[in-house]
Amino acid sequence: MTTTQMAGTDAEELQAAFDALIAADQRIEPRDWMPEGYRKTLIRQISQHAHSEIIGMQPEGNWITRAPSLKRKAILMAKVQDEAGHGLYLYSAAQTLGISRDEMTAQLIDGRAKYSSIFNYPTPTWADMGAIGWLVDGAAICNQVPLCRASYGPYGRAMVRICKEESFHQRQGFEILLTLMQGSEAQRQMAQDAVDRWYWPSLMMFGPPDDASPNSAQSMAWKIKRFSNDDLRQRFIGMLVPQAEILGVTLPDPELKWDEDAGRWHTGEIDWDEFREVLSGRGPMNAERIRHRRDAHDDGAWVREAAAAYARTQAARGQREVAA
Ligand code: BYC
Repeated sequence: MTTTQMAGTDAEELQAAFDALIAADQRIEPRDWMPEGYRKTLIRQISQHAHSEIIGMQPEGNWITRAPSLKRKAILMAKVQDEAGHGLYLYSAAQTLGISRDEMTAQLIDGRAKYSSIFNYPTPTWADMGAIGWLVDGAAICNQVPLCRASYGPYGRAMVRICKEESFHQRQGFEILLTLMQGSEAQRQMAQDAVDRWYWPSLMMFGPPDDASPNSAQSMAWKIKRFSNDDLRQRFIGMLVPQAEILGVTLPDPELKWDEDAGRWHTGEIDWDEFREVLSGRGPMNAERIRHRRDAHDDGAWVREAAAAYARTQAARGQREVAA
């Protein structure tokens, strides 16, 4: 057998071992061989997900100093801190695939990386904290619970903890809206206005329709994604309808109704032009979000330098102790 033939056989065996793990619903771990496309897809999705968590701290961070009570402030601070933690778990998961944290950060702050479209909308009122928790974290749960079973071990395991926290986030948002809906007419209007503004963008979080989603088929074959974008969007709407009734808010889609024959929710048309605009960096808050993240990175330079200097002195001390 020639060297080329041997290399060919090795590659086929490695691919066969990978395919067998996927077929058996086993996890792929960092030590395992994986196709380059699988690695790249994971780096793309996990890093975008991490960036979303980090940028996602901004719309709510905006309200920490203005929360209406000490209790609300404490809850909001804990939630925003959770998002930072989610970002860190996810960056760590992406690092196991061979990309560095510095590289991912550079991609984000120079505007090359995508992050969820949803975080490019403003938060002008307190009710936005309720609508984000209820709708944005609600959509996140629908999308992310299946990711707990993602075929890549570090991603799936990170998602388990993230989903537990998202579930608390969703309830706190629901409770903010419920409190407002039981308040004055002005508070009810503020809650409804926030739901009107966040409903459609929250549907866009699931990504383009299935027939315009270039990555779905391969990601589902690799068992990274378990359900299609449209199926998860449908599931989300099904979750919202009874909850909107309890809240007493109206979902801003006059066409929304259960289609018995199709076994699906019939909805009005999602504004995909708006979605594309936001993805290409022209949403209402894109520039502000990236500018803020870049400033925070620059402001943190002294912390990184101090941490690196400390690590160097610790390492030198360790070496002296070994030598002594
Ligand atoms: N926004 O082929 P498709 C959170 C991109 S954080 C921006 O369907 P895929 C929270 C997509 O990346 C929530 N871009 O792609 C945090 C792709 O572009 P590239 C974040 C989007 O990957 C703080 C192209 O469109 N959640 O919950 O198969 C506070 C074609 O799409 C969006 C995650 O990241 C979008 N909405 O499916 C509160 C979940 N949709 O990369 C809450 C993990 C699509 O080819 N990610 N694109 O240039 C996923 O599940 C999948 O990546 C998606 C997209 C369903 C988002």
